[in-house]
Amino acid sequence: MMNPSDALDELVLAAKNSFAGAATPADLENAKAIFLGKSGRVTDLMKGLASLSVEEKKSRGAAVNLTKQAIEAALNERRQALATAELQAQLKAESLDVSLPGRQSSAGGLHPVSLTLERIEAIFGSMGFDVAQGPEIETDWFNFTALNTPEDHPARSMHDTFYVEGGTEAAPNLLRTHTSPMQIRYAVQHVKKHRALIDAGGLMPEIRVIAPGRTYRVDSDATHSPMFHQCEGLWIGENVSFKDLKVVFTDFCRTFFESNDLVLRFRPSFFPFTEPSAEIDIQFQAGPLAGRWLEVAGSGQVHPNVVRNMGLNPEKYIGFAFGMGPDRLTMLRYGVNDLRLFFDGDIRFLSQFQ
Ligand code: 2NL
Repeated sequence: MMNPSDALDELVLAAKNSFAGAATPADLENAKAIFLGKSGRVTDLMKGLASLSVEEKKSRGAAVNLTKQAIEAALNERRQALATAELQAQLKAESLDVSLPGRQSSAGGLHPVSLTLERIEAIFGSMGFDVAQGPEIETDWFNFTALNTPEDHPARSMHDTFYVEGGTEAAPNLLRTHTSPMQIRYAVQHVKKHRALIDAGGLMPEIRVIAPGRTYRVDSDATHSPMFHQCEGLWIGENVSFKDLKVVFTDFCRTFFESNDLVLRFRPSFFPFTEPSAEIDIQFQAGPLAGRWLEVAGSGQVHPNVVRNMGLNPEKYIGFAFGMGPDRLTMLRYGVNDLRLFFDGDIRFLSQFQ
Protein backbone atom coordinates (compact mmCIF):
# COMPACT_ATOMS: atom_id res chain seq x y z
CA MET A 1 0.00 0.00 0.00
CA MET A 2 1.30 3.43 -0.95
CA ASN A 3 1.92 6.04 1.73
CA PRO A 4 -1.06 8.53 1.57
CA SER A 5 1.29 11.52 1.19
CA ASP A 6 3.17 9.73 -1.62
CA ALA A 7 -0.21 9.29 -3.34
CA LEU A 8 -0.76 13.07 -3.11
CA ASP A 9 2.71 13.72 -4.56
CA GLU A 10 1.88 11.27 -7.36
CA LEU A 11 -1.30 13.22 -8.04
CA VAL A 12 0.61 16.51 -8.30
CA LEU A 13 3.10 14.86 -10.64
CA ALA A 14 0.29 13.41 -12.78
CA ALA A 15 -1.34 16.85 -13.03
CA LYS A 16 1.96 18.48 -14.01
CA ASN A 17 2.51 15.85 -16.73
CA SER A 18 -1.02 16.23 -17.98
CA PHE A 19 -0.72 20.04 -18.10
CA ALA A 20 2.66 19.82 -19.84
CA GLY A 21 1.06 17.58 -22.49
CA ALA A 22 -1.63 20.17 -23.25
CA ALA A 23 -0.53 21.92 -26.45
CA THR A 24 -3.33 24.52 -26.55
CA PRO A 25 -5.35 26.54 -23.98
CA ALA A 26 -8.38 24.36 -24.82
CA ASP A 27 -6.41 21.16 -24.11
CA LEU A 28 -5.25 22.69 -20.86
CA GLU A 29 -8.82 23.47 -19.72
CA ASN A 30 -9.76 19.83 -20.41
CA ALA A 31 -6.76 18.65 -18.38
CA LYS A 32 -7.74 21.04 -15.57
CA ALA A 33 -11.25 19.46 -15.36
CA ILE A 34 -9.72 16.04 -14.67
CA PHE A 35 -7.94 17.34 -11.55
CA LEU A 36 -9.78 20.43 -10.32
CA GLY A 37 -13.22 20.03 -11.91
CA LYS A 38 -16.52 19.29 -10.13
CA SER A 39 -15.91 15.56 -10.23
CA GLY A 40 -12.15 15.83 -10.53
CA ARG A 41 -9.48 14.03 -8.55
CA VAL A 42 -8.87 16.86 -6.01
CA THR A 43 -12.58 17.39 -5.47
CA ASP A 44 -12.91 13.64 -4.74
CA LEU A 45 -10.16 14.00 -2.12
CA MET A 46 -12.04 16.89 -0.51
CA LYS A 47 -15.23 14.84 -0.38
CA GLY A 48 -13.27 11.97 1.23
CA LEU A 49 -12.42 14.23 4.22
CA ALA A 50 -16.05 14.17 5.40
CA SER A 51 -15.81 10.60 6.70
CA LEU A 52 -12.67 11.29 8.78
CA SER A 53 -12.35 12.06 12.49
CA VAL A 54 -11.68 15.67 13.57
CA GLU A 55 -8.04 14.83 14.25
CA GLU A 56 -7.53 13.07 10.90
CA LYS A 57 -9.40 15.85 9.08
CA LYS A 58 -6.88 18.40 10.35
CA SER A 59 -3.72 16.73 9.05
CA ARG A 60 -5.28 15.11 5.96
CA GLY A 61 -7.15 18.35 5.13
CA ALA A 62 -3.92 20.38 5.25
CA ALA A 63 -2.16 17.83 3.00
CA VAL A 64 -5.01 17.82 0.47
CA ASN A 65 -5.01 21.61 0.47
CA LEU A 66 -1.30 21.72 -0.30
CA THR A 67 -1.90 19.24 -3.11
CA LYS A 68 -4.68 21.43 -4.50
CA GLN A 69 -2.49 24.55 -4.30
CA ALA A 70 0.40 22.77 -6.01
CA ILE A 71 -1.87 21.65 -8.85
CA GLU A 72 -3.37 25.16 -9.22
CA ALA A 73 0.13 26.65 -9.31
CA ALA A 74 1.15 24.13 -12.01
CA LEU A 75 -1.98 25.03 -13.98
CA ASN A 76 -1.26 28.76 -13.85
CA GLU A 77 2.35 28.22 -14.82
CA ARG A 78 1.27 26.19 -17.88
CA ARG A 79 -1.36 28.82 -18.75
CA GLN A 80 1.34 31.49 -18.76
CA ALA A 81 3.68 29.35 -20.83
CA LEU A 82 0.99 28.68 -23.45
CA ALA A 83 0.00 32.37 -23.62
CA THR A 84 3.63 33.42 -24.06
CA ALA A 85 4.18 30.77 -26.77
CA GLU A 86 1.05 31.94 -28.58
CA LEU A 87 2.23 35.58 -28.48
CA GLN A 88 5.69 34.62 -29.75
CA ALA A 89 4.18 32.65 -32.66
CA GLN A 90 1.96 35.58 -33.55
CA LEU A 91 4.84 38.07 -33.43
CA LYS A 92 6.92 35.78 -35.61
CA ALA A 93 4.12 35.30 -38.16
CA GLU A 94 3.32 38.97 -38.36
CA SER A 95 6.87 40.21 -38.30
CA LEU A 96 7.54 43.27 -40.43
CA ASP A 97 10.92 44.72 -41.28
CA VAL A 98 10.22 48.42 -41.52
CA SER A 99 13.81 49.07 -42.54
CA LEU A 100 13.42 47.19 -45.89
CA PRO A 101 13.37 49.39 -49.01
CA GLY A 102 9.90 49.94 -50.54
CA ARG A 103 8.78 48.19 -53.74
CA GLN A 104 10.04 50.00 -56.83
CA SER A 105 7.23 51.61 -58.80
CA SER A 106 8.75 53.26 -61.83
CA ALA A 107 6.96 56.16 -63.45
CA GLY A 108 5.15 55.21 -66.67
CA GLY A 109 5.21 57.20 -69.85
CA LEU A 110 3.50 57.63 -73.16
CA HIS A 111 3.97 55.19 -76.04
CA PRO A 112 6.24 56.62 -78.78
CA VAL A 113 3.33 56.65 -81.23
CA SER A 114 1.22 58.52 -78.66
CA LEU A 115 4.05 61.04 -78.33
CA THR A 116 3.89 61.51 -82.11
CA LEU A 117 0.10 61.89 -82.07
CA GLU A 118 0.40 64.53 -79.33
CA ARG A 119 2.99 66.37 -81.43
CA ILE A 120 0.80 66.25 -84.54
CA GLU A 121 -2.22 67.50 -82.59
CA ALA A 122 -0.23 70.34 -81.01
CA ILE A 123 1.27 71.48 -84.33
CA PHE A 124 -1.99 71.41 -86.29
CA GLY A 125 -3.80 72.82 -83.25
CA SER A 126 -1.52 75.84 -83.44
CA MET A 127 -2.62 76.25 -87.07
CA GLY A 128 -6.29 76.35 -86.11
CA PHE A 129 -7.19 72.70 -86.70
CA ASP A 130 -9.75 70.97 -84.50
CA VAL A 131 -9.09 67.36 -83.40
CA ALA A 132 -11.89 64.88 -84.17
CA GLN A 133 -12.09 61.37 -82.76
CA GLY A 134 -14.80 58.79 -83.36
CA PRO A 135 -15.83 55.19 -84.04
CA GLU A 136 -13.39 52.50 -85.18
CA ILE A 137 -16.30 50.29 -86.28
CA GLU A 138 -17.72 52.06 -89.30
CA THR A 139 -20.44 51.71 -91.88
CA ASP A 140 -19.70 51.04 -95.52
CA TRP A 141 -21.09 54.51 -96.32
CA PHE A 142 -18.71 56.56 -94.17
CA ASN A 143 -15.63 54.42 -94.88
CA PHE A 144 -16.05 53.95 -98.65
CA THR A 145 -19.12 55.30 -100.42
CA ALA A 146 -19.03 58.86 -99.08
CA LEU A 147 -15.35 58.95 -100.06
CA ASN A 148 -16.12 58.26 -103.71
CA THR A 149 -14.76 54.71 -103.58
CA PRO A 150 -16.19 52.65 -106.49
CA GLU A 151 -18.30 49.57 -105.66
CA ASP A 152 -15.65 47.32 -107.23
CA HIS A 153 -12.60 49.00 -105.66
CA PRO A 154 -10.09 46.38 -104.33
CA ALA A 155 -9.94 48.12 -100.91
CA ARG A 156 -13.52 46.93 -100.36
CA SER A 157 -12.51 43.26 -100.73
CA MET A 158 -12.33 40.80 -97.85
CA HIS A 159 -8.59 40.58 -98.53
CA ASP A 160 -8.05 44.18 -97.51
CA THR A 161 -10.80 45.06 -95.06
CA PHE A 162 -11.94 43.48 -91.78
CA TYR A 163 -15.70 43.09 -91.94
CA VAL A 164 -17.62 42.74 -88.66
CA GLU A 165 -21.17 41.94 -87.58
CA GLY A 166 -23.88 44.48 -88.21
CA GLY A 167 -24.96 46.62 -91.12
CA THR A 168 -26.66 45.08 -94.13
CA GLU A 169 -25.61 42.14 -96.28
CA ALA A 170 -24.86 44.49 -99.18
CA ALA A 171 -23.05 46.95 -96.90
CA PRO A 172 -21.71 45.20 -93.80
CA ASN A 173 -20.03 47.12 -90.98
CA LEU A 174 -16.24 47.13 -90.93
CA LEU A 175 -13.15 48.25 -89.03
CA ARG A 176 -12.27 51.63 -90.53
CA THR A 177 -9.40 51.36 -93.02
CA HIS A 178 -8.49 55.05 -92.67
CA THR A 179 -9.62 57.96 -90.47
CA SER A 180 -11.38 59.77 -93.35
CA PRO A 181 -14.83 58.52 -92.22
CA MET A 182 -14.37 60.58 -89.05
CA GLN A 183 -13.69 63.64 -91.19
CA ILE A 184 -16.87 63.03 -93.17
CA ARG A 185 -18.75 62.75 -89.84
CA TYR A 186 -17.14 65.98 -88.62
CA ALA A 187 -17.88 67.82 -91.91
CA VAL A 188 -21.52 66.65 -91.95
CA GLN A 189 -21.98 67.90 -88.34
CA HIS A 190 -20.30 71.19 -89.18
CA VAL A 191 -22.49 71.71 -92.24
CA LYS A 192 -25.65 70.79 -90.29
CA LYS A 193 -24.76 73.37 -87.65
CA HIS A 194 -24.36 76.11 -90.27
CA ARG A 195 -27.10 74.94 -92.67
CA ALA A 196 -29.24 78.09 -92.44
CA LEU A 197 -26.24 80.35 -93.03
CA ILE A 198 -25.03 78.21 -95.96
CA ASP A 199 -28.49 78.20 -97.60
CA ALA A 200 -28.70 81.98 -97.18
CA GLY A 201 -25.41 82.27 -99.10
CA GLY A 202 -23.52 83.46 -96.02
CA LEU A 203 -19.91 82.75 -95.16
CA MET A 204 -19.62 79.31 -93.54
CA PRO A 205 -16.77 79.08 -91.03
CA GLU A 206 -14.08 76.94 -92.65
CA ILE A 207 -13.79 73.26 -91.87
CA ARG A 208 -10.32 72.75 -90.46
CA VAL A 209 -9.85 69.42 -88.72
CA ILE A 210 -7.47 66.54 -88.18
CA ALA A 211 -8.60 63.00 -87.36
CA PRO A 212 -5.96 60.89 -85.61
CA GLY A 213 -6.52 57.32 -84.44
CA ARG A 214 -6.39 53.57 -84.94
CA THR A 215 -7.14 52.03 -88.32
CA TYR A 216 -7.24 48.44 -89.59
CA ARG A 217 -6.29 46.56 -92.74
CA VAL A 218 -5.71 42.87 -93.55
CA ASP A 219 -1.93 43.14 -93.78
CA SER A 220 0.98 41.96 -91.61
CA ASP A 221 4.76 42.05 -92.16
CA ALA A 222 7.83 44.10 -91.08
CA THR A 223 6.29 47.31 -92.43
CA HIS A 224 2.55 46.56 -92.04
CA SER A 225 0.52 45.84 -88.92
CA PRO A 226 -3.19 44.85 -89.08
CA MET A 227 -3.76 47.71 -86.61
CA PHE A 228 -1.92 50.91 -87.42
CA HIS A 229 -2.39 54.62 -86.88
CA GLN A 230 -3.46 57.30 -89.25
CA CYS A 231 -3.90 61.00 -89.05
CA GLU A 232 -5.82 62.75 -91.75
CA GLY A 233 -6.36 66.44 -92.22
CA LEU A 234 -9.15 68.33 -93.96
CA TRP A 235 -9.50 72.02 -94.79
CA ILE A 236 -12.57 73.19 -96.69
CA GLY A 237 -13.63 76.74 -97.43
CA GLU A 238 -14.58 79.02 -100.26
CA ASN A 239 -11.04 79.77 -101.31
CA VAL A 240 -8.72 77.05 -99.99
CA SER A 241 -6.14 75.88 -102.54
CA PHE A 242 -3.24 73.52 -103.13
CA LYS A 243 -0.96 76.42 -102.25
CA ASP A 244 -2.42 76.34 -98.71
CA LEU A 245 -1.74 72.59 -98.54
CA LYS A 246 1.88 73.19 -99.46
CA VAL A 247 2.30 75.92 -96.85
CA VAL A 248 0.54 74.01 -94.08
CA PHE A 249 2.23 70.68 -94.73
CA THR A 250 5.70 72.15 -95.19
CA ASP A 251 5.28 74.03 -91.92
CA PHE A 252 4.07 70.87 -90.22
CA CYS A 253 7.00 68.71 -91.43
CA ARG A 254 9.65 71.27 -90.52
CA THR A 255 8.17 71.69 -87.03
CA PHE A 256 7.60 67.98 -86.49
CA PHE A 257 11.14 66.98 -87.51
CA GLU A 258 12.70 70.13 -86.03
CA SER A 259 14.47 70.75 -89.31
CA ASN A 260 14.05 74.11 -91.06
CA ASP A 261 15.92 73.14 -94.23
CA LEU A 262 13.76 70.06 -94.80
CA VAL A 263 12.54 69.96 -98.45
CA LEU A 264 9.15 68.69 -99.68
CA ARG A 265 8.19 67.19 -103.02
CA PHE A 266 4.61 66.79 -104.27
CA ARG A 267 4.51 63.82 -106.65
CA PRO A 268 1.38 63.21 -108.77
CA SER A 269 -0.67 60.26 -107.55
CA PHE A 270 -4.22 58.95 -107.40
CA PHE A 271 -6.83 58.51 -104.66
CA PRO A 272 -10.57 58.07 -105.26
CA PHE A 273 -11.36 60.86 -102.77
CA THR A 274 -9.07 63.58 -104.18
CA GLU A 275 -8.51 65.11 -107.62
CA PRO A 276 -5.81 66.05 -108.35
CA SER A 277 -3.81 63.93 -105.88
CA ALA A 278 -0.23 64.00 -104.76
CA GLU A 279 2.14 61.89 -102.73
CA ILE A 280 4.22 64.00 -100.33
CA ASP A 281 7.91 63.13 -99.99
CA ILE A 282 10.40 64.80 -97.68
CA GLN A 283 14.17 65.10 -97.84
CA PHE A 284 16.47 65.85 -94.90
CA GLN A 285 19.56 67.93 -95.65
CA ALA A 286 21.48 66.61 -92.66
CA GLY A 287 21.55 63.58 -90.39
CA PRO A 288 21.48 59.83 -91.12
CA LEU A 289 18.61 60.10 -93.64
CA ALA A 290 20.00 63.11 -95.58
CA GLY A 291 19.49 63.17 -99.34
CA ARG A 292 16.90 60.38 -99.59
CA TRP A 293 13.31 61.08 -100.64
CA LEU A 294 11.00 59.64 -97.98
CA GLU A 295 7.26 59.24 -98.57
CA VAL A 296 5.32 60.64 -95.60
CA ALA A 297 1.77 61.38 -96.76
CA GLY A 298 -0.88 61.26 -99.44
CA SER A 299 -2.88 64.37 -100.30
CA GLY A 300 -5.05 66.12 -102.79
CA GLN A 301 -7.87 68.50 -103.56
CA VAL A 302 -11.07 67.00 -102.15
CA HIS A 303 -13.08 65.35 -104.94
CA PRO A 304 -16.33 67.19 -105.82
CA ASN A 305 -18.36 64.05 -105.07
CA VAL A 306 -16.90 63.99 -101.55
CA VAL A 307 -17.64 67.69 -101.02
CA ARG A 308 -21.22 66.96 -102.13
CA ASN A 309 -21.45 64.05 -99.65
CA MET A 310 -20.56 66.51 -96.88
CA GLY A 311 -23.69 68.45 -97.81
CA LEU A 312 -21.85 71.25 -99.60
CA ASN A 313 -21.99 72.61 -103.16
CA PRO A 314 -18.64 71.69 -104.82
CA GLU A 315 -19.03 74.70 -107.14
CA LYS A 316 -18.69 76.92 -104.09
CA TYR A 317 -16.69 74.95 -101.54
CA ILE A 318 -13.24 73.57 -102.21
CA GLY A 319 -10.31 72.38 -100.15
CA PHE A 320 -7.68 69.77 -99.57
CA ALA A 321 -7.10 66.70 -97.51
CA PHE A 322 -4.10 64.66 -96.57
CA GLY A 323 -3.39 61.42 -94.78
CA MET A 324 -0.25 60.31 -93.01
CA GLY A 325 0.97 57.40 -90.90
CA PRO A 326 2.03 58.38 -87.36
CA ASP A 327 3.70 54.96 -86.97
CA ARG A 328 5.97 55.68 -89.92
CA LEU A 329 6.60 59.27 -88.76
CA THR A 330 7.68 57.83 -85.38
CA MET A 331 10.05 55.38 -87.10
CA LEU A 332 11.62 58.22 -89.12
CA ARG A 333 11.90 60.56 -86.14
CA TYR A 334 13.56 58.02 -83.84
CA GLY A 335 15.30 55.78 -86.41
CA VAL A 336 13.26 52.64 -85.66
CA ASN A 337 13.52 49.98 -88.40
CA ASP A 338 10.76 47.50 -87.52
CA LEU A 339 7.15 48.64 -87.16
CA ARG A 340 6.29 45.58 -85.05
CA LEU A 341 8.41 46.88 -82.17
CA PHE A 342 5.66 49.43 -81.51
CA PHE A 343 3.05 46.75 -80.91
CA ASP A 344 5.02 44.01 -79.10
CA GLY A 345 4.80 45.80 -75.74
CA ASP A 346 8.45 45.08 -74.86
CA ILE A 347 9.34 47.45 -72.01
CA ARG A 348 13.06 47.39 -72.97
CA PHE A 349 12.10 49.04 -76.27
CA LEU A 350 9.33 51.30 -74.99
CA SER A 351 11.27 52.68 -71.99
CA GLN A 352 13.83 54.24 -74.36
CA PHE A 353 11.29 56.92 -75.27
CA GLN A 354 10.69 58.22 -71.73
C1 2NL B 1 -2.37 58.12 -97.57
C2 2NL B 1 -3.43 58.81 -98.31
C3 2NL B 1 -5.06 60.49 -98.07
C4 2NL B 1 -7.06 61.75 -97.87
C5 2NL B 1 -6.18 60.83 -97.36
C6 2NL B 1 -9.34 62.60 -97.49
C7 2NL B 1 -10.30 62.77 -96.54
C8 2NL B 1 -11.48 63.36 -96.92
C9 2NL B 1 -11.67 63.78 -98.17
C10 2NL B 1 -10.68 63.58 -99.08
CL1 2NL B 1 -12.70 63.55 -95.75
N1 2NL B 1 -9.52 63.00 -98.74
N2 2NL B 1 -8.19 62.02 -97.11
C11 2NL B 1 -6.80 62.37 -99.07
C12 2NL B 1 -5.65 62.02 -99.77
C13 2NL B 1 -4.78 61.08 -99.27
O1 2NL B 1 -4.24 59.57 -97.49
O2 2NL B 1 -1.48 57.58 -98.16
N3 2NL B 1 -2.43 58.10 -96.23
C14 2NL B 1 -1.42 57.48 -95.44
